[in-house]
Amino acid sequence: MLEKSDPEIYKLIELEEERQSHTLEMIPSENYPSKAVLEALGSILTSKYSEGYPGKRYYAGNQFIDEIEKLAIERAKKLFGVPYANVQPYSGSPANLAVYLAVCDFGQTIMGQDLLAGGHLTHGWKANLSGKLFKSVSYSLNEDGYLNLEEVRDLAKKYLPKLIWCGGTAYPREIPFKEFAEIAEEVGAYLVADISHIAGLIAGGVHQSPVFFADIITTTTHKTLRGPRGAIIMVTEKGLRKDPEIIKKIEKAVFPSGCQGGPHNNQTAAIAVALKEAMEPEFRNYARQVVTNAKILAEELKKRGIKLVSGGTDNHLLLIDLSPFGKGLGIFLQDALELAGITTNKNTVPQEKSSPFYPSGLRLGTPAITTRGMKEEEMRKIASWLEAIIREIKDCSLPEEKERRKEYLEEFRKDIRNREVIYKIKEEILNLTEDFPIPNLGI
Ligand code: DSN
Repeated sequence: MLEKSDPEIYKLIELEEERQSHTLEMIPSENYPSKAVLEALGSILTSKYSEGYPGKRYYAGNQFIDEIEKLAIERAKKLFGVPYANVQPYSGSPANLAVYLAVCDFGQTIMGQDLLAGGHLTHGWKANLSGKLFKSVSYSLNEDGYLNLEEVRDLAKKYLPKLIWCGGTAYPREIPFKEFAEIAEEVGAYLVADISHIAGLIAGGVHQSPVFFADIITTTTHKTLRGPRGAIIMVTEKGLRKDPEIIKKIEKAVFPSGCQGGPHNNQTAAIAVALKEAMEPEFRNYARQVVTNAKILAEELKKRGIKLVSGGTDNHLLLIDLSPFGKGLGIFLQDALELAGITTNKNTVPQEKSSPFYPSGLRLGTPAITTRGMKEEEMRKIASWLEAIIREIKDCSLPEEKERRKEYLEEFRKDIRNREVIYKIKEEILNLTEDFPIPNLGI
């Protein structure tokens, strides 16, 4: 149908499918949802307006949408063991904004992990609305790459935030929810755990849950949880004890006070499908393998003398620290890997000496390649390719003068594209991806 009605878009989707098929997707926040999730996402449910909540909508004709949303809610509550779940947020950033609207007044102090130390934009980064509407205080990492809980406590006592975020986007270690809860209790703050990156690991039983420690939990649904793009806000029993009005406040904050209108019902249905899948025993095996793969990859890289932030990983992601070779090398490695067929992203490292656009590290993870069925043996191969490509870029040096950088990088890309090692690895990756097809491709 699409092929005939809109061949341009059809072709581009096909090309993207081909790109995904023939490369290794190692951005740790990306994953492949099941065909069933995609089916729900592409359904007629997208036609319906349904502002409000099940049983109290602003439009008629919502009897089936209500049932779908109730199923998604019940599944989220069961999977994460919480008394309340709101499945309507369009994605992670609006979900986090709704939490602010529910529990903070503009201008109040909030605290979160520094973006440059693995936190998220919405946890108070100055360029984000959360850093403009609120006075944000950031905590960071120790030199060893682990969270500096002493600093968290000192800052909390000094600034008395209304809300403390824990959880990040580029933190390879277990989040110490209990310690965060103690600090939040000491200063009377709400503790909000943003588990977007690790939701699938928590659901699969391979990362501890914040359910006994946080008051509120937010998560996206498309990362390790392997659902469609979307998000969920949950309230814990602890949160309800702290603030018996919290559910009402969150409902209102999502709609009508927040930044969204009608829920995306096709997305809600797809979230429900993904939550059901995450309750299956097979999902526990998947989550375990994600972590096993990340740990093997970390060990293999370390054996090859490659430095990792915090010396390894407890979860699905790794941060390669290229600073022993020089400043700002992340972009060189990211681009060289992309040419060879491995998709990752450049990332800052603790005590970053360069800038967020030209950082000195690289973030990579195992959720998507594990969905393709890759295991220990493939991780060893990937480690050897990473080592070979790091060798190729380690002597690059980012020009100090900002004006010269663009030109230097263009030259670098032209040069690296033609190196034999890149061709060779690209060929090997093509062969590997043939053996591990993405389970659910095909428009
Ligand atoms: N963009 C997401 C990530 O890559 O971690 C966070 O929002």
